[in-house]
Amino acid sequence: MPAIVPAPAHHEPSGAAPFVLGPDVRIVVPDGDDAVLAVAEHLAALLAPSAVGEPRVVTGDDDGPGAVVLRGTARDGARAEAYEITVSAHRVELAAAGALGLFRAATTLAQLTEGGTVAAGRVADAPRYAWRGLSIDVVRHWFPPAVLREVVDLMASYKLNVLHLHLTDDQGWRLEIASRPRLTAVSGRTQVGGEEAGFLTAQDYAELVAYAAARHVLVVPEIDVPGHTNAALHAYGELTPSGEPTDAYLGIEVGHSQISLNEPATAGFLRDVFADVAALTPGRYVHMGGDEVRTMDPAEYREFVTEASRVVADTGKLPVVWQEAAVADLPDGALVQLWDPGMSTAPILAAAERGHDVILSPAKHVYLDMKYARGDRLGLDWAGTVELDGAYDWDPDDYVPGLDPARVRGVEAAAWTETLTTREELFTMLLPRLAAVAEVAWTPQEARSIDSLRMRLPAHAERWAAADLAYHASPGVDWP
Ligand code: TNX
Repeated sequence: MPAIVPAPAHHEPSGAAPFVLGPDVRIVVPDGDDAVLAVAEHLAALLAPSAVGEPRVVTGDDDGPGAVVLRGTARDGARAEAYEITVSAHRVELAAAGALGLFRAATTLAQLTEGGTVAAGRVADAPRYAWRGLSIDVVRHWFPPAVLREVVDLMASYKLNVLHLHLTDDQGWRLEIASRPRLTAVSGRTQVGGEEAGFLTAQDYAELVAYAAARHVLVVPEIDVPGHTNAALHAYGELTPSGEPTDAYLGIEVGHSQISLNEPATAGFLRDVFADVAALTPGRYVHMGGDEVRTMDPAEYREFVTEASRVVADTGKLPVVWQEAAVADLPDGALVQLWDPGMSTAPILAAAERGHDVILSPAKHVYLDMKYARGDRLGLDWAGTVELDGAYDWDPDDYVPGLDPARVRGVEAAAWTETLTTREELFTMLLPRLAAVAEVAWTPQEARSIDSLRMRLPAHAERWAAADLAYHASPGVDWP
C-alpha cells in the first residue's frame, strides 16, 4: 500500500512499469477550463520536488508519453469529490466531475509519487462523509493568519474541507465587527495568561477565507453565545445587568459568563454582529456556539438559542450549534455538533428526527487538545488521553446509539488552545492525530486499519519535517 492518507476507497496496483516524472512531463487540461487550470498549477507545484524538470501546464489534446491529463467529465455533479486515477508507463489520467474532484485526485497523485515515479495502477475514490473538519480555538491563545494558512495547507493535504474558527470566548474576541468596533479594540488584545494577543481584521479574515477556498476548504466562523461571552461583556457594558463592563478574564474556567435577552441591548447586538459576520462570510454556515451555559435556567437558555438561531437564519446562513443547543427549535438545515461523551444524546436524537444533520466531535476521540498520555506537559485530560489509536479506532456511524447514519454529516476534530501557546505546540497536538481523523472522515470503515496507517505515516512525517511542522512521535510507528 503506497503511503496515501486518507487511504483511498479502492486502489489496484497493476504491476506494470511505472510512470516516470521525466523532463517531458506535462500537466494537460484538455478543455482549458479556468478552475481546472488552477488545479493543474497546484499539481505542478506538488510534483515539482519529485520531477526532473519543472512540470509544465498545457491545454489542448495531448495524451502522448509524459502527459498527466486532468479530465473534467461533469457526468456526476452530485459526487463532486469522487475521482479516478489511472497510471501507466506512458501517461497518468485524472478524472472527476470537475475542479473539486480533480483537486482531490491531485492530492492523491502527489502522495502516490515516490522517488520521481508513480506506480502503475488505478485508484477509485470518494469520501465517506461530506463534512471533514478541524476547529481551531484562536481565542484562548491567538494564532495569526500565517499559522492558520499553514493549518489550511495541512488540511488540504489530508482532504479536510471545513476550517471552523472559534473566534470569540471569555478571554478574547478575534474578528473585527464593523458595527461593534470595541469588540476587537478592547477584547482583541487579551488572551489566557495575559500576554498581548491579536485579532483578524475584516481584511485578514477575507484573505484567509479566500486562501482556504483556493484549497477547497470552507471557513465556518463561530460566534459563541450565550455563554463564553466575557470578551463581549468586557467590551460593552450595556450587555451586563449593571451596565458596567466586566473585568477581562484570563483564566481557563468555563461556564461562568452569559449574555441575556433580559438586557435591552442584547437583541440589537445579536442582530448586528451576526449580520456583519454573515456579510464577511461567503460560506453557507455560521456557528453560534451554545455550549456550557451554566448560569441560565433551561427555559431561558432554550428561548435564547431559538431566538439567536432565527437571527442567524435571517442573515441567510444556516446555523451550526454545539450539542446542548439541540433542545432549541432550530431552523431547517441547522446542524448540531456533538462533543461531550458524558452528555445525554436524547436531544441530538430528537433533533435528527426533526431533520437536522449531526457533526461528530467526540472529545475522547477527536479533541486534539487532549493529552497524548498522562503526565504530558501540553493539553487537558478531562475527556481522558487520546493517542493515535484513540483518534482512529471508532466508527462514526455507530458512535451515537440510535442515530440514523444518514444523519451523520461528518466528523470534526477540535484543537482548543488553553495550554497551547506556540505554533510548534499547536502542530505537536495536531500531528499525527489530524491525519488519523482525516482518514476516519474520508475512508470507508472496511478500507482502513490502524496497522496500515502506522505503516503509511513515516513518509508523511518526512513531509511534516520538511515543512518545519512539529509532530508527536506516537508509539507503534517507525518514525524517520
Ligand atoms: C469544552 S467543547 C469546551 C471548550 C473548552 C474545551 C477544552 C466545547 C463546546 N466547549 O470551551 O475549550 O472543552 O477541551
